[in-house]
Amino acid sequence: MKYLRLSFLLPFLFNFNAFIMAQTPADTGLIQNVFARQIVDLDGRWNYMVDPYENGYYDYRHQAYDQSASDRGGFYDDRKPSDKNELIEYDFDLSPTLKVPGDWNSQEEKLLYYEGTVWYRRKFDVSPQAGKRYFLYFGAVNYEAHIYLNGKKLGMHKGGFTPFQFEVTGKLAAGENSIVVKVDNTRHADEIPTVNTDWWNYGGVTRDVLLAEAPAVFISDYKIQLGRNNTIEGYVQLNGASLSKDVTVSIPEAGIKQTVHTDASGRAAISFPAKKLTLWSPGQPKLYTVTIHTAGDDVSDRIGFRTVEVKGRDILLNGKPVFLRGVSIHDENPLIPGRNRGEGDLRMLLTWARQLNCNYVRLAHYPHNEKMLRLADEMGLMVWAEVPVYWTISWTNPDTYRNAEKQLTDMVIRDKNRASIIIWSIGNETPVSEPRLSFMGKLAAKAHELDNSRLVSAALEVHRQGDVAVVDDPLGEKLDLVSFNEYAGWYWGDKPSDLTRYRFDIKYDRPVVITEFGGDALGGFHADSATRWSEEYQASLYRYQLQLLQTIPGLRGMTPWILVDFRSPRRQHPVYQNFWNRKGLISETGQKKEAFWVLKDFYDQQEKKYQ
Ligand code: GCB
Repeated sequence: MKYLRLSFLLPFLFNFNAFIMAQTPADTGLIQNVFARQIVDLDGRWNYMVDPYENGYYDYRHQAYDQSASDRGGFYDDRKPSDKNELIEYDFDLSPTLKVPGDWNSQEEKLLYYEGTVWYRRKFDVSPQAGKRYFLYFGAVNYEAHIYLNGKKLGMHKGGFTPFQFEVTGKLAAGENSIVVKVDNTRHADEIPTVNTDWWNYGGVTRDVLLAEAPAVFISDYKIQLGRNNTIEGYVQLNGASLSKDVTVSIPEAGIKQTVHTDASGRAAISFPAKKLTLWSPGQPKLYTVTIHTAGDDVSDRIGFRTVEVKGRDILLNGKPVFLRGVSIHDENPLIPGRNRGEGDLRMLLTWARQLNCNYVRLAHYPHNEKMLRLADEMGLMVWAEVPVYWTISWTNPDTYRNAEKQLTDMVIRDKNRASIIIWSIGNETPVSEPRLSFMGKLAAKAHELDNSRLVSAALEVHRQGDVAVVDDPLGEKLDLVSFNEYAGWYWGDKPSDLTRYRFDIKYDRPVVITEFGGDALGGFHADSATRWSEEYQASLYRYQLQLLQTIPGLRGMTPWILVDFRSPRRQHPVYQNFWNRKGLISETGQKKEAFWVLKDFYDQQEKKYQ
């Protein structure tokens, strides 16, 4: 990460930015690998105001304040009284602060259950340089964000887990600037996700905020991945004016250097021999430094090269069958407890997964932090990445579909260079119906279109006919794997020791990767294995589930639910839950439950089988 020098840069001498703006497209798309740019890190403490009635947005007739009118009232103006008589009923400077990145629920007790609007304000100094372009980048804000710079609205964004940016070239003041963000995490039926989820609706500016600097013409996007015929494939995309240029892609350690020429839109396809690369795998998570150069701009990234494909009932990683020894993970640190705030939190979760002998994780149920994927690359964990198309979405609303497709697209755009990601998931436990099939079918096609070098799947459900668990969801036709959640021994079926009387009837002859099974146990509560909520019950459920699942001939992996206990408003038992979903293999204090060791034993055996 490179930092802009704030104080030494020359202030504007003339309005060069207006000149640049006139020649550049308004929509720049997301900057690939934004952390590699010159940045001003805007993380830290932001002043905030809780605004349940949206008083800072609407007047007393509930009309949105008019930004151009003289009697301005919007909090985005970030005003102070100009004399002792002036009435202004807010003051950011005197308001308390929240840490960014971070949700508000975990930082302030009175906000634990709050869903609504909170205003954030951050002041920063910068000296914009002539000839440079500036982008205000948000890693994620949950859910609806309205962004203002120096009182002027830059735009809004919906979706709590994907990044967005605004070009602010020509809009930054030399010296002090004020960013105000109105964040609203109210749940709505037509949004993605919808009103009903089994996770905490953490609100706020939950991921990094930064101001990135780029030259007038810069490398805004690239995909550099290993294709199927030992070729390095993808594209580079330039952004700015006069876009037809030479671009050189080098992987010095592998002796690779290739130059391509971009077309008038700034794009060039990449396809050249990979030569002899050490391929990325969980056993050897080799990453290469890849540099991309064009006149006036350079960017470098750490990229792993590997292939993934399905052959019959096998998943092949670099041509060899693998068994996905996984676990599901939420983007939450139980020790805070709240959304993960930094690399330490993320590393803790993946280290726990490693201790379980995982080679794979399911990052449920929405895109996780970009840094999580970079860590998975580095630590050698394959990844299932998902969008929050969860349960009962508004299947017939075209805006809802557009929103889902946008979130999927932004996730793929952001993470397409991560070797760790082998599967894009388009959703979880969506109930079978015609409108849903049409919605999900389009989303599956979109995922394949966006990225044909990975597998596409979704967590489906089983339905039961007597002792048979049937998987015949017609969406399965459009997916590369058979994946389903199956809660025998917890939500249905008898006690764990009776589970082996069930069998599966799976319509699709593809690799089967179970996306969920499990049951709740309160860490430290011990009883016999027939007593619900006890560690013994959960451990026994795992033992019998593992026996049951091994009867599936195409079983090639699993991500039991879930690595760690997590907060959920749906879990209200006053003794055993207290707003925690207790299906974690690790308790909310970080203590490993008995089932952790049952699963680890199984994974140790699988590792030997698949060597
Ligand atoms: C599921 C959901 C997951 C829940 C879990 C549970 O099927 O996919 O989000 O948390 O079950 O604990 O019931």
